[in-house]
Amino acid sequence: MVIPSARSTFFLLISSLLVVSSLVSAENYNQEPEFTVPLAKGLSWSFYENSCPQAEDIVRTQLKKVFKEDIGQAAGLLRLHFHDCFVQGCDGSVLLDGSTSGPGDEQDAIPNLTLRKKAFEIVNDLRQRIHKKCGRVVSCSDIVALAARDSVALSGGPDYAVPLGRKDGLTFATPNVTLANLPAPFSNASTILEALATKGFDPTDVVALSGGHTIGISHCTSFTRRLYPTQDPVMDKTFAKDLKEICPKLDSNGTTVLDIRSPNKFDNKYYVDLMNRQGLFTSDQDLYSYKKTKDIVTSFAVDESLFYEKFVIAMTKMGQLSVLTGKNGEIRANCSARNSDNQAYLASLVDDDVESLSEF
Ligand code: HEM
Ligand SMILES: *[C@@H]1O[C@H](CO)[C@@H](O)[C@H](O)[C@H]1NC(C)=O
Ligand SMILES: *[C@@H]1O[C@H](CO)[C@@H](O)[C@H](O)[C@H]1NC(C)=O
Ligand SMILES: *[C@@H]1O[C@H](CO)[C@@H](O)[C@H](O)[C@H]1NC(C)=O
Ligand SMILES: *[C@@H]1O[C@H](CO)[C@@H](O)[C@H](O)[C@H]1NC(C)=O
Ligand SMILES: CC(=O)N[C@H]1CO[C@H](CO)[C@@H](O)[C@@H]1O
Repeated sequence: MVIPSARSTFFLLISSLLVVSSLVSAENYNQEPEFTVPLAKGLSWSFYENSCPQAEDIVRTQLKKVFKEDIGQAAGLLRLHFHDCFVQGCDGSVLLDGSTSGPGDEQDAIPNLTLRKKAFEIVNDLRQRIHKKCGRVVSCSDIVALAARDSVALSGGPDYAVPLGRKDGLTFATPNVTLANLPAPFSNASTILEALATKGFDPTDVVALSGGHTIGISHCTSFTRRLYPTQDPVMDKTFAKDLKEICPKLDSNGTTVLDIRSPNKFDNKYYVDLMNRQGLFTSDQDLYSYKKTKDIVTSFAVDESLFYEKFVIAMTKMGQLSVLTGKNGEIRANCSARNSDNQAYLASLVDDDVESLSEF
């Protein structure tokens, strides 16, 4: 894990030694990593170096404050990035508000029911802070990617560079498209592997990405069919008994943690849970039953740094799924609305026109 203050000092040293140009005031988290995941066309490790060098600092500083109040928000933000990327690519379309005139939106599709409202607010707040400093140059989809990275890092997980330069999408994903792209928690491992292979993920990626469940919570309805009417024989008996107390019925509305050993820490205990038959979803637990993934689970359970290494690779892949770059897409002035649906934005354009006209 990187201690930002130590890093700042390091960068101050380096910049004063090299005396590259003028002031290097912002921290730069985005050192090109040693591993090689091919970069999608239009993304780069230093995309905002000139246009908004403070962007990463603003996100990290603000999220430190947010997580100090409620570390649970880290899980909400990590999941938001996953849902954004899996449904029509990392284009911020998951953020679009249903009140806009689109044909439907990703938030309204059933698997999104449990995305935390607060995660959307945090992203919009970050967007406002960044745009205040730099102007409208940083996309909402990049902010979500950075927020997910910081959620992992500030929960004790690996810190890693994020390729930047995504643009925000103009189209909504229909509920059907959303449902088709987000795997269900009651899927078995072979179904999950097959679904994720179509997006370019290998079994190691799948097991590593599922490790995102080392933080956060779930509603009863996501796993109660493992308890009722008959108990999943794979599930540890004591674990099942405890879950039945939290969720006495198939449709109970309680919640429980995803990783019983260390619910708020981004560590490898999720894999230890699986080896003890204490995985919450079928999609988790079956990774330890299925022959193609069992050994990968064990390898992560015994070697946390191996998990971190593979997680970062898989996240870097995920963060580049069908990205819009260059002239495609836009940079939203409000993460919840396309610019063409954003009355405040349109009004500001009119003001600008009036001003530029009055200059002549
Ligand atoms: C592999 C297929 C996956 C399935 C089937 C799945 C399913 C789920 C479900 C059902 C929930 C609980 C929703 C609820 O009832 O509240 C959940 C929560 C969560 N998922 Fe996944 N997920 C998957 C992959 C991922 C990935 C790739 C990540 C990130 C790397 C991720 C991160 C999270 C987090 C952090 C939470 C907790 C959210 C919170 O506390 O608000 N999941 N997931
Ligand atoms: C969505 O899926 C449902 C059932 O799976 C189907 O009846 C409906 O026609 C689909 N809608 C669209 C717009 O594809
Ligand atoms: C996994 O689930 C699918 C769909 O329900 C089913 O067809 C398949 O037989 C299952 N595979 C295993 C190995 O259980
Ligand atoms: C749902 O939760 C609320 C408390 O938040 C409780 O009062 C209510 O009885 C619960 N409903 C069901 C169906 O469990
Ligand atoms: C952003 O857009 C949403 C959806 O249209 C709207 O409800 C909200 O008020 C907007 N926020 C701002 C600050 O304009
Ligand atoms: C927060 C949110 O957008 N919830 C929606 C999730 O999906 C259901 C079913 O489509 C809607 O009724 C919710 O409003």
